Amino acid sequence: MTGTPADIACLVDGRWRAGRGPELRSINPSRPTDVVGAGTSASIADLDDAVGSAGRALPGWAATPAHERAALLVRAAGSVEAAAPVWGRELAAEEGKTAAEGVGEVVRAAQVLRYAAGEADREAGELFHSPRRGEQIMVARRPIGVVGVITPFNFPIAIPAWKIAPALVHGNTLVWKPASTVPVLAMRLAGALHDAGLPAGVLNLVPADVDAGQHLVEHPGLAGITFTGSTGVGRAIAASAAARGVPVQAEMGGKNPAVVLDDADLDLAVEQVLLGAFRSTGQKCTATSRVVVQSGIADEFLAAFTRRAEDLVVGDAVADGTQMGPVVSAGARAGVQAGIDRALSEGARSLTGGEAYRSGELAEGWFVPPTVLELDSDRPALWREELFGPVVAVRRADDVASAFAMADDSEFGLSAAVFTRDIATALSAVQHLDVGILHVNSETAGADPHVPFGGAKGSGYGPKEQGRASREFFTHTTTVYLRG
Ligand code: UN1
Repeated sequence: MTGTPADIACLVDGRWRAGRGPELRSINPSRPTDVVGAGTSASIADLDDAVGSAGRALPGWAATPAHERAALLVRAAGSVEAAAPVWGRELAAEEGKTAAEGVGEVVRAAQVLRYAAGEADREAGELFHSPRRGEQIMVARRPIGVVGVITPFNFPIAIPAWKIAPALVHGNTLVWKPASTVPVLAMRLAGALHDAGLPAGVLNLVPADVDAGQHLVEHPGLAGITFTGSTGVGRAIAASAAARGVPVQAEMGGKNPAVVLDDADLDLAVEQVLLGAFRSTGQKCTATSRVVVQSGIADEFLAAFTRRAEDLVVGDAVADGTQMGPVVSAGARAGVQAGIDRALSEGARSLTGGEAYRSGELAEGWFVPPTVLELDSDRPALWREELFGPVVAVRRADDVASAFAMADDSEFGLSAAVFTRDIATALSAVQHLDVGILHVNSETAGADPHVPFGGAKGSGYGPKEQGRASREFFTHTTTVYLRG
């Protein structure tokens, strides 16, 4: 996808304007000479303006009827959906997932906007009996205020949508800092909401670098921060916010296992683990990065899985027929390759992949081959550390109990998948795996808009996202003792 680069700008107080910070360029990871967007990032002063304008917009937006707020989200959903074929390709060019996945992600963002709009029609609080005569007790919900939204590169429009949409419908105003690698898609979503009639200052978009991002998370004008990204950054944000008493919702890393048991449907397990591991080039916090396979099925499963991984068509994310694109940046490629090299030096055996591309288009772009490494123990760091790339660590287990124990042996607890034909075994996984999301006979990734999303242990902090769970973060309650 070559063409005129998009102009990167900030949306502050209802106006698009050039940021006063350092230069910002968005690069196509499939062809790093291709510039997707160019301009400047937000400066510290722009961020202060954005927080100020969100603060001024708050009383008016909070007082706007929820149904009007919802109608605006529905209008924006329509334009996001209509633009999906174009924005989906642009997303693929900017982020590196395939165009089909890009289009799917944009459609998903539209669905999320519509789901959140439905909050206006759902109950908005609770009424309790009172032990005292003549009294009832009402629990009302109100917005938390100005919220900082910090989003990652890997879902440049769906993750922002599932933070921004519930925040808006519940009456909050926002300052959004997207990942600096994907400013163009962020502008598309902010633009759709702006064009749908969002009042000035309700949503401010500030593409910014890490220093400016740090200024935002420490800004005294924020009443809450919602973050998706690495566990290290999420915990640092939570610690600094806690010192000021500011609530944080953090959705962080994963090292998600797929447990393939002897009685699994082999073909289904192979296809699903393949999707979980390599879709989006493994750059999902929900990606399958570990496989625990029971010994009776292990040889057959690994032979078939490795063959399918080798057959994946790796190439330009936007090109027809591509099944796996590049990772997002040169730094990401170097980091993933370093993780692979370290695992090999710590005794991992490569079943496929592992060697960097040395020539041609795949060496020029930021591509990493689909890689499957078998480990004999939990010693290699690859078993524990998130790599965020197309790399799967495999271990064998003798029985179901040890398979679950191996799978649960992680500081993360976002998602897990169990492949079995036995429903009792599948259900017992709920007790054995400390995870926020459990898939039975499907891949570890995926998140429907109407159910809670988030993880246990090092994967999550604060209230969950999506579904009705999101209002636990985006609203405060006021308990009203009501006598007539
Ligand atoms: C999905 O699995 O479809 O950053 C969504 C991530 C998650 C979202 C995953 N927050 O990968």
